[in-house]
Amino acid sequence: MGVDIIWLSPVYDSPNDDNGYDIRDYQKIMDDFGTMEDFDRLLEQVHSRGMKLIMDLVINHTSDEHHWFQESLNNPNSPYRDYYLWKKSSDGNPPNNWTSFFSGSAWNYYEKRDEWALHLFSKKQMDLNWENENLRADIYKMINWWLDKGIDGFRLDVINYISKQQGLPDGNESIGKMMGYFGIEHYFYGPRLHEYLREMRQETFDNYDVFTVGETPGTGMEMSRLLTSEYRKELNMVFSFDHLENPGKVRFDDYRYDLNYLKEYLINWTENYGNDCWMTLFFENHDNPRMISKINPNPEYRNVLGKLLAMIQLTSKGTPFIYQGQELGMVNASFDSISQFRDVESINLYNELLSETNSSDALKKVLCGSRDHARTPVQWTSGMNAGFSSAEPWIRINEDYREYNIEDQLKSPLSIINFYKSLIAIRKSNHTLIDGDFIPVKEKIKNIFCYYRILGKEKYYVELNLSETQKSDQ
Ligand code: ISL
Repeated sequence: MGVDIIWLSPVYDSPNDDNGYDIRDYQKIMDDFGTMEDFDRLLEQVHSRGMKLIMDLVINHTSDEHHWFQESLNNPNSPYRDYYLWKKSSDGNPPNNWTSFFSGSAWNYYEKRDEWALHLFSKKQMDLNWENENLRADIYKMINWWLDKGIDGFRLDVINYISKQQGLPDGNESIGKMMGYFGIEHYFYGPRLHEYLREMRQETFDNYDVFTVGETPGTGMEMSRLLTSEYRKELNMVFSFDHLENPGKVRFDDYRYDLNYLKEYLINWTENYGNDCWMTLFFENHDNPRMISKINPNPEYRNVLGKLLAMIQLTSKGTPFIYQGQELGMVNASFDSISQFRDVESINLYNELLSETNSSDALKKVLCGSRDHARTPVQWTSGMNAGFSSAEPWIRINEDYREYNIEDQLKSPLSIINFYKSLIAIRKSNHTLIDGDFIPVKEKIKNIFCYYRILGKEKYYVELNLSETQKSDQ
């Protein structure tokens, strides 16, 4: 492909309640993926190809099976006693009204301590208490252990959630109803966030030649600027998500995404984010349905949309992150029963919806936004199980693998994968598409997205049609 860096989603030891985002042991590889020797070999082989490897760093929470949590729960004299967010409640109800992103209250009650522990994600993903400096020191030690191995950086999972408002007060009712989550205003940009990020960077990343990209849902441009401005010494880049849905829409809404909004968003960020910040460019990841399906599920537009997205991503200003399958033009999977889903978020949401509606409407809603759409196995060939495995895969393969697979697309000059390859090669062969200014033109014309990339005497002109119909000269 010409890709330089690989980002691995979590491969650490985990009971896999949330696909590895619930870590049991930070310094061990999950059995399903192999051993630490396998990992070391992977790293060496990636480096021997002149490529880099970045890992997922999940430090807002651990699995409830992590020994810190087990000690915190079971041993009153343990040094890990306050490593998590424990709270008493006098009336038998959870200590506050915060809800989990994966349905229901964000609190688990544990008889052993007669206390509640916070989990913003699944019931097995327990939030760490960053106020505790020993916890922070242990986290930095673990990060340095990985950096000493020679990895090239980290993607930091929900890193903007690590600092919670002291006292963990109730979330505002109106905000909660509007967002669908209660309490979020008390932790998505917490009081000590900047301080923690700076401390972490000083204690770890600054001593190595590595880069960081923070996953920061909800931060928007202004806060992202504070997180990534070079002089502030916090993060190198962030993933901000506002462009993945149209304004007023959420992932589980049934609607057609209007690309004119993406155009506005990109123009706004490239013009206003600031010269000492650097953007990430992405349309997909393991938490979102496929972008082509959001824009237009009509198969007639699939290939052209796949290429249009590639063109935007690889000619805009910022660092492109291509999510596996995008290079094939993958679309959403055709799940038709809840038993085919694997994601804890989808399954919990379905069960929650059953208390309000019938099973077919519940399924319909889950299908709109399920993270499983993007988690189906990589389609290598048109052979058995898409060449992914000779065993039955853990989740259904997208049925289109006979037409959409890597082997066949590589053979076809006009395929999406070859389009990506050409664009990446062009981008890498000169600096204009990387460092050049981004100058939008004709920005007022609906359905047309045109811009220049200019560096010195070199100039690229990109002209994109965002509509379903052909455009004549305008
Ligand atoms: O799916 C979401 C909630 O409905 C998103 O907000 C998502 O959970 C959020 O972007 C955080 O994602 C990251 O942390 C989660 C994990 O499940 C995701 O896979 C990960 O990318 C908890 O670790």
